[in-house]
Amino acid sequence: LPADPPADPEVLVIGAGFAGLYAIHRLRSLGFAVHGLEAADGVGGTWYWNRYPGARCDSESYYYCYSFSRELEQEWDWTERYPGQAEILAYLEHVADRFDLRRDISFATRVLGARRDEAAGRWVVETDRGTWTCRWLVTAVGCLSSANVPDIPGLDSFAGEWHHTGQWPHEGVDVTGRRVGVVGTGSTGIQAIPVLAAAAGHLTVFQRTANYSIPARNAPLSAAEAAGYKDDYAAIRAIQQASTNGHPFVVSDVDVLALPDDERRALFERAWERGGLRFRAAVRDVLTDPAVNETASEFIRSKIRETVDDAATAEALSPRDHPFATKRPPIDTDYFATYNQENVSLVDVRADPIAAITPDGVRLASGAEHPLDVLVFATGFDALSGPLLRLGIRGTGGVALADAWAEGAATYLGLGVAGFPDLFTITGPGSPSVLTNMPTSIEQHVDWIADLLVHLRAHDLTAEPTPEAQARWAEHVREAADATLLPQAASSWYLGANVPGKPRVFLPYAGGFARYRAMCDAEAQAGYPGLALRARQERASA
Ligand code: NA7
Repeated sequence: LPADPPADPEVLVIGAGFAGLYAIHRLRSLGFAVHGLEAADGVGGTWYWNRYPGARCDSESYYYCYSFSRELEQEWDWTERYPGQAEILAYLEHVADRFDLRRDISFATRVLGARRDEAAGRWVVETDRGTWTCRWLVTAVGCLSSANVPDIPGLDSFAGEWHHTGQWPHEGVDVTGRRVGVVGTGSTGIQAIPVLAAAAGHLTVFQRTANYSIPARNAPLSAAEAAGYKDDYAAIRAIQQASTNGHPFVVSDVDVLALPDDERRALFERAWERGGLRFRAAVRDVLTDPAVNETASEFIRSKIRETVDDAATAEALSPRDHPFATKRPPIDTDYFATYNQENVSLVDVRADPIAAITPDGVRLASGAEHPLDVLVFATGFDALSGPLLRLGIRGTGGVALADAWAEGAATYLGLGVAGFPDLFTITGPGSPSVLTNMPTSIEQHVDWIADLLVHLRAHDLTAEPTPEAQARWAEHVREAADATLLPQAASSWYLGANVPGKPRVFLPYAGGFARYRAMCDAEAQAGYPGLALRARQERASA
């Protein structure tokens, strides 16, 4: 049952994943009366919902975790190089207990709307379990939490069972011996496909865009490795803070174009052996220099050809329409080799799109039928803006966030929106968020917001981005993306291109975590020039 919420907390935090849990902890420790609202019946956010087979983090466990508590870092033992969903969920449950956070969270409580009460200078938050007001509203709703289920005619008529990976049944889905279809070959599909293929009678993969994927090289974490990381945390955290992506890897300074072919190949082979996101760190300029990128892209295609027995299948699996890492690069365990199994087939739905779902399965435009018992949508999310828009937020003058963002999401620093006073968005659109190791960005965001709230409390102020600062930031976000190859992936969710009708705006900030952090720090040190700070009384009577 939900905790009894205080009648009028100072701060309401929406969401109890990595971001919400830390926000509650941090704000409470600064003396704020804070309360969390969580739609699920437990903590975990992304890791509560994404229970699909093979769900695992692409960041390595020793740094996909909080850094705010030295004791927590030392006492928690990760068991594998990459943490699986269940282990991350157990970690977040441990954090909730260790810092006694549950007493300040109402679970099974879904936010239905939030409107600004200008006279009172407060937010009125409506949920399916009652209405609260608060002075500050902090969203911790994640970037990849609003499921994107394609609107395919006939889905309702399907006689089998279908699931989106981000809303996977807690009891699991038994696919043993059954005919399973997977739509989508992003990070999620690429994790799920080998695991489903191991049990399914037949697995059909419906691929629209072939993807580059790097072997994860997951393995149990040895006691020596785990102890080494624990000893090294100060250095590890320092590298993360100074990095572009929040990962503790130092990017190679070797110019791969200057190397003879055999040495370049050897460099890529070593990086391939290290696996995971470390592959990218082995190649300087991969996201800025098309020639460098092509050497990496072609190396990965050569690995696909080496791995996949059937030449036509290998070619269909080889990405040609976008450079490596311009869409979020997946990492995998035996993904390409899975296509060598007799019970696995690949269907190119760019050449022959899905036309309809029938009671029996999937029908393509050509009329080809694929009978299925289970259909899995690994079709991703309405990323970054989606989770915020579905909260139904209305700011000053009753303006809906959906209207304010009709031309695309716009924020200042990713953490506030002009016209929405005292609303703060952890890892919002325009923040580095999904281009970084999320806990690193989350801690930075929460700390920055917490410092701001201390300032607002001390001086009895309200805060919202100025339209000018927001417009400058939007321009900077665009420039940062344009300085890279990232906008070249036309179908990427970074651009909103995966959701029909969504405005095309490059959503995350691509200028790098360290640079972003420095800009946030400068904003605070200068007394928040990008924010309109108003006396509360003035505002309330204005
Ligand atoms: P992604 O990366 O958005 O991948 C979704 C996949 O589903 C991708 O291959 C899409 O093809 C495909 N898709 C989406 N809609 C359709 C339709 N209508 N028909 C066919 N195929 C479709 O989501 P993930 O869940 O894999 O990963 C999200 C992030 O979570 C990941 O990047 C990590 O940061 C963690 P497309 O490429 O759009 O042609």
